[in-house]
Amino acid sequence: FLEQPATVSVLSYPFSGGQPRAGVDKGPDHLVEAGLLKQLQSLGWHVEYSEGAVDQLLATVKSDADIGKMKQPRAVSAVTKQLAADVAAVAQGGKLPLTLGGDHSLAVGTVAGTKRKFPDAALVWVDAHADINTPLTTDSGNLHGCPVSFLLGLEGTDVAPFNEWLKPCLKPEDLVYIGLRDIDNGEKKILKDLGVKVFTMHDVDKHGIGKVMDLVLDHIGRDRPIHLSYDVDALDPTITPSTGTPVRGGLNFREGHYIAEAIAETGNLVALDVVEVNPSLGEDAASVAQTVAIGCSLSRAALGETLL
Ligand code: Z70
Ligand code: MN
Ligand code: MN
Ligand code: MN
Repeated sequence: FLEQPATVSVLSYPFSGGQPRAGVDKGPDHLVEAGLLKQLQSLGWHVEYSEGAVDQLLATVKSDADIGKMKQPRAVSAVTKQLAADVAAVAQGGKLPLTLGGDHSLAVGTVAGTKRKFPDAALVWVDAHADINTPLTTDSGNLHGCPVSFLLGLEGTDVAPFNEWLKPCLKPEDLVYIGLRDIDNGEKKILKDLGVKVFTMHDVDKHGIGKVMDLVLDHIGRDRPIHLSYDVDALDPTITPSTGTPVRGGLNFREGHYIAEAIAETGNLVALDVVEVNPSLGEDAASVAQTVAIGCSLSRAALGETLL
């Protein structure tokens, strides 16, 4: 689905407004400083890099009072609207957008952008969390817990300012989750009512990650464009400690990388998000360095790095 020479366009989006913890906006700089761009070049990709104008976009938001339960809705909407345009432009150019977050509310923009070029794209969401709360079901009000509901157009998501630019673009059958283990009760009801394909950590334990990825690809098909949205909190906190909402019982190092490798093997990846790296969190500098290194190695795996 990409044009030659294969080009990855890395989009840095230093944004934290979808959740309350400072520092996740520093994720992109740490990933780049760890050498991500050169690593992707070494894999044979042509690499472009640009920084989203997050500061300028936030300067247009004069005040951002809650709307219903939603926190910082104008900031999230302004940033994701521009990100959708950026991702769509990259995709229209035959290149693969790699968005570095930043928190997972960014996926409202990335997936909306992918869907403009590839309306049939499947979405593989790797996360401890389902991020499918609606503005009506959310307890926290944090919009990084809600992006999937906006993409699906669930009840309560047809609200300003999002409905000024965002149209539902995802069908429940286009979506597969891997790694979930911290799902709110309202989210459980949504997932069951919609019949979304979910591979929780229980399923990873039961089948093993190899079988799970076979089932993932059975579900979405092996000839469709794939958008992979990777929240590093899908991995166990012993692997990626520097993230805002660590949940024990996560993917181990190989399971996490195998997911990315199996998607790469399809040859159908058209967009990648790596989000929720927070260099301000974690026990010590080694925790941060390890989490950042894994953000890089997951990116490489998804872009085709193999062990042999
Ligand atoms: C909870 C909420 C969430 C990430 C936390 C948590 C959501 N379901 N997502 N950390 N990445 O607030 O809606
Ligand atoms: Mn997430
Ligand atoms: Mn998460
Ligand atoms: Mn989080």
